[in-house]
Amino acid sequence: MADWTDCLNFGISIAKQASETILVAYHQQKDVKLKSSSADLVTETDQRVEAILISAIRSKYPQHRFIGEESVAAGEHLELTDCPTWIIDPIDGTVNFVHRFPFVAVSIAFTVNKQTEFGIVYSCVEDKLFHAQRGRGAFLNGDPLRASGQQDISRCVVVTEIGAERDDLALSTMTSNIFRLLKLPVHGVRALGTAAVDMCQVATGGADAYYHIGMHCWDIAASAIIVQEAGGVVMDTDGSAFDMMSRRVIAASSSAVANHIAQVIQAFPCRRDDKVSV
Ligand code: LIP
Repeated sequence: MADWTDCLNFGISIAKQASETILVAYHQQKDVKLKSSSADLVTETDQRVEAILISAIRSKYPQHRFIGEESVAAGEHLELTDCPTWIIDPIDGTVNFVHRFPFVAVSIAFTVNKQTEFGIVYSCVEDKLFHAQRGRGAFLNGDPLRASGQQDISRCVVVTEIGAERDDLALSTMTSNIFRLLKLPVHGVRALGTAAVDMCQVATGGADAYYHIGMHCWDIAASAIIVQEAGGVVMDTDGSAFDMMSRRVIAASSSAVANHIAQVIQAFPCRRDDKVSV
């Protein structure tokens, strides 16, 4: 079996370099543009950091392929193949970055034969580096991570996201999901504004579940393996196997909690990330 540890170590080094660029820009005036909605923002820093990351990887691994949030936004075709592929969100939590709300992450996942070999989530302002390699555990700044193992939904802190959608169906579905969970009841519902860091809270045991409808593969590809390697469960909101392109995910401390959330929440229609627009 191939060993991708050198790629992982290179990924960690460029995530740290990207963080330095992000933190300088974090404190500066930003030029903000809109993407899919008034809440889906992009800055020149998002685009510059993604270009720096891809350029550094391409120089070292010229045969590797990429799926980058801002490259796709600029029209690049999104296709996950069997080739070694880097799935990159240069700034996960761009709204937070613009507002200096201190949860902003670089998210980098690496797949081979469509299987995630490692994931890196670097929460820059917190200086928290989450990473995991398939079969070798999950870590926060080098210390091992373990999910809570909680089995009882009524004893859970659940993390979700408000998302960038602002149409009535998405908003009513999202708010009714939170209402139903609170009425179970659960101990609490939280949202940090970055799917990657949200999901990593499940790996730390600080949260017991995370769910989201509408996010993209680059938001959660890295944090999914971090949760899995921390002993958590990751699946689709319909209870089927996790599919990073479906734009639906549940990550949880146990199958019992994941399945209970799948029974309670509803999804709104989202076009798959890998579905070619007609
Ligand atoms: C963000 C996600 C977050 C979601 C936001 C946005 P971005 O990604 O991480 O969970 O609520 O709407 O999609 O755009 O900051 O990379």
